[in-house]
Amino acid sequence: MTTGKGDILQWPKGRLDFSSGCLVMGILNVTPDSFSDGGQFFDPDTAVAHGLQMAGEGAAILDVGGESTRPGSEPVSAAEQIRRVVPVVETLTQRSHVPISIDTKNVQVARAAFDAGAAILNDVTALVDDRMAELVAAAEVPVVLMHMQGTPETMQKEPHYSDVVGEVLAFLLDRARRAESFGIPAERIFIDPGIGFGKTLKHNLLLLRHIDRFVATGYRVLVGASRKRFLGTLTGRDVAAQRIFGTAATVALCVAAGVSVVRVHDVAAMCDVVRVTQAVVKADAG
Ligand code: HH2
Repeated sequence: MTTGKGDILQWPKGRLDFSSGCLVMGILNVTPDSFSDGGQFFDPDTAVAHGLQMAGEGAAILDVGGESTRPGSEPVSAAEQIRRVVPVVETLTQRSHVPISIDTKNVQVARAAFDAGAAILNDVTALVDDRMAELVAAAEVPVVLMHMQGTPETMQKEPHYSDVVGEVLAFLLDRARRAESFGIPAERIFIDPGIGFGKTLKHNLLLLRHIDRFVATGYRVLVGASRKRFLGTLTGRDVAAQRIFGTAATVALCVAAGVSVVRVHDVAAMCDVVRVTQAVVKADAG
């Protein structure tokens, strides 16, 4: 299958250059309760400063979110998410050229963020809301479609699959085609297996082991394994911020498999990991 994806992704509000390979998306959680950095960037000025720092460190996209989706988290109202993210998106858009993505499943929040300058939608429900698909098509922005089994409140209770890779892949292909039926071009669609979203350790490992099958669909692939709990399980590191080397291992594997974007907290370190892995991958070329 081909999606006509090339090295350059250009749309009315932004441009991403994939000619060097994988790009880094920096995570900016404007939340009091995110699993690894909750409360750290809740103040708008601190959030903006952190966003600008990540842009300076090499982030090609800044992913701003006002609602934690960690296991067990509860939904945050649209009004509260808007209050958290809009000032941050507005200021970052004025002060940086890096495209901002808005991490939300709520159509009102997405609309407010686009009006404030956000240029990409990151939807952990893969456009389950038709109004969101219509909004993305009308706004002519790229979209990340993520797989999740269950909801954040319940997803880690008893995740079950008979073939996790096949089922997640089939779901994402179905959602991507549905997005296309709303008029969203294939080249603007990113698919994401949703590491940690309704998955056991084994499920996460299988998805990473076979991430090349997602790349082979022709859609661009985004992976967000940064600091997640399964890395703590494997390394014995309970403190999320100490899972940086575990994260690095996943980033290197993703780059080697042809993933287009890695979503991470530790931008400077992961840019180094991407650069070195990419250089090895391309060593035979030219
Ligand atoms: N993971 C998180 C949030 N959003 N979006 C995509 N596309 N893929 C992911 O893997 C993903 C995501 C969870 O990480 P984080 O934002 O650090 O934590 P929290 O949800 O607690 O804010």
